[in-house]
Amino acid sequence: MDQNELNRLLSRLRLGDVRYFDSLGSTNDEALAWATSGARDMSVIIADEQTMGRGRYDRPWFTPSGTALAFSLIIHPAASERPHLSRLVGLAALSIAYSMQARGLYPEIKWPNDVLLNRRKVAGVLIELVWSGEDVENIVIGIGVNISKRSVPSTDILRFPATSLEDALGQPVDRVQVLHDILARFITLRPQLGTDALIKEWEKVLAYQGRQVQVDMGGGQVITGKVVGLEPDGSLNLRDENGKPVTVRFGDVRLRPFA
Ligand code: BT5
Repeated sequence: MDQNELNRLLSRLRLGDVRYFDSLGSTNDEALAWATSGARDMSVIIADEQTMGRGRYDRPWFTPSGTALAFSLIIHPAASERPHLSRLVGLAALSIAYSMQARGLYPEIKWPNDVLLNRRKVAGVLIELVWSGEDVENIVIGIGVNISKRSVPSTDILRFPATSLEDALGQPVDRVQVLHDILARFITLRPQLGTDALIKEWEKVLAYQGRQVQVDMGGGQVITGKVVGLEPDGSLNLRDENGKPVTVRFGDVRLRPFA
């Protein structure tokens, strides 16, 4: 990754400090350690390659060198943001989605944390919290975006079909510019964290609206229903087969297969 270009573009944004690594286990691990040793709000850690990139529930996230964006953003939540922290995953996913819309694409957010292009996963978000007693002191927002075809893992490790930005656009993409665009949008959207508008914007790009889905909550628990939208806290609203509203707070969404 061109570090001069990185410094030039990111210096235009109101960020904390920026650290770049050619290779890391996981930018989230590095950011969690940095967050507890004095990192400023909006500090960013970027790695060209991750050797132990993580998804949710400790699933692997694949980031081969020279192919993808992998970065983590450190947030010190303001008092006014604290009641709305569950919406941060939507804020991050929307920032990614907007950066893709600006390139003429039609991204969707597969609740809660996946960004899809052409119904395939192109990016994922992993939010981790650092607690101090009862309070959340820091939040680490990890973002992985597949840029070139080589970033897309082989199908045997995938839980869901994947794609890359270059695949969708059919032309080369400047990773550093994508990083800049996502961060710029995050900065613009952040003041809206507590607003109804954020939830409305998130719903506009929510995948599978009106479709029957299954939400796998782990431990064999699967909920089936039609997607109707989001709760104010960012939970997913479904309507089950009897028309009863069901709210889902965590899990993996997939389209319900036809019997
Ligand atoms: C996610 O988890 O989608 C969150 C991914 C967050 C990655 C970023 S990169 C920077 C930061 N540092 C980290 O260590 N992590 C964050 P989840 O929804 O649980 O999806 C994980 C699943 O996605 C895996 O089980 C694989 O099946 C699949 N997967 C792995 N690598 C992928 C890739 N490059 N593209 C698409 N799917 C992938």
